[in-house]
Amino acid sequence: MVGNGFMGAAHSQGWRVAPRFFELAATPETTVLVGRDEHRVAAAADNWGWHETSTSWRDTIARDDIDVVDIVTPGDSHAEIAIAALEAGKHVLCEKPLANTVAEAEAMAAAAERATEQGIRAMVGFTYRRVPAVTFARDLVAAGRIGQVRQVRAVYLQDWLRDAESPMTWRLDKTRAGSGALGDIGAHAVDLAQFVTGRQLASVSGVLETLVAERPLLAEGRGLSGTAAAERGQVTVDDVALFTGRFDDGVLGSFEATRFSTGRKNALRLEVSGSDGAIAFNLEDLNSLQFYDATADPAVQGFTKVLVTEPEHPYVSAWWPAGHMLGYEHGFSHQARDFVDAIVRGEQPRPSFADGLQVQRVLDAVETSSGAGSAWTAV
Ligand code: SOE
Repeated sequence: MVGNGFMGAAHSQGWRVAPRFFELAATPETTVLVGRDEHRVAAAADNWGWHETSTSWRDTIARDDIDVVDIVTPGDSHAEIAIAALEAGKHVLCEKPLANTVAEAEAMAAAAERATEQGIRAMVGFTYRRVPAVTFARDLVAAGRIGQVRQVRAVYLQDWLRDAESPMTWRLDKTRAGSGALGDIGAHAVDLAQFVTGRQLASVSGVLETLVAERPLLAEGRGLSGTAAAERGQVTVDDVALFTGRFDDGVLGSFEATRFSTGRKNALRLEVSGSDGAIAFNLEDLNSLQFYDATADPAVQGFTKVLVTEPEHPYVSAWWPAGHMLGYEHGFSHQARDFVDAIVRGEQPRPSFADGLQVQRVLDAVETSSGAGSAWTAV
């Protein structure tokens, strides 16, 4: 695994725990953790259960005993590492968004396509697809339980940038992150809406805005928190992304991504309204799915809170006895399980790099639209 930040911890948990709860087609070994800082990577490896460390991803991907490369670095290094790893014959799991630009994502998808001919697989880490309630929502929509899809609402709301004095992180630097709320969390909303409805966005009209243009530089700490230095730096990404989208079959969707939604910590919400019913999901209440059946007796109609904690639900039977709860980290185990199984069975794991490229094109179209006064822009 390349990268030892917050996502490194989450993915490590997935790799370690998946083989203990699922019957995997092969057992992953957490062999080498790669990071830039020798001491930091050693401490992380010790904590998260990696056997060795390295400060060189190039040396690591050249090793014969490495089969899979997991990339959890900021977006500016995804393309270089992923393409080199695929060319070295390694299966690649890459964090979202796939890249910082459409050009990089295109090169990655092309490399993945070439590698497929050699039986090498690539997948992008839109982990929330693998929250049981989300997979279950997809199954209900695909089975026609809400009838014809009429409208989609997707938001991802966080508030960790609410304080204008909270320091800069790489996520606020366009050269490192590619975009702000749009790519960091809006990409999840786009993937979720497309995955659950089985549709792709064809055009968008959007607006991006930066609410706090300058922040203290980071003195110490990493990730989503740290202490502020006296010097200040320029925020070069969007803080808020708002857009409307039209899916390939004409269905309309509304989208919002912000890290300034005071009081909302991780509200990735999706609502799909259909002719015969509706589903509503909220990551802040991830063990449940709201389901509305418009074909039921009108006297007892209403959104039902279905607890997605039963063995009948996707992924759930591998964990605890019926009725027990799962959390944020379980999606990473499901991701590890599905990726390993696809590799061993010789199947294309989803979301593929081609899926990641398509999301990248949506993000790019939103940015273009915003620069053109919210003009409708083809994806
Ligand atoms: C920060 O906004 C972040 O960690 C995202 O980068 C992740 O993709 C999301 O899972 C949680 O929030």
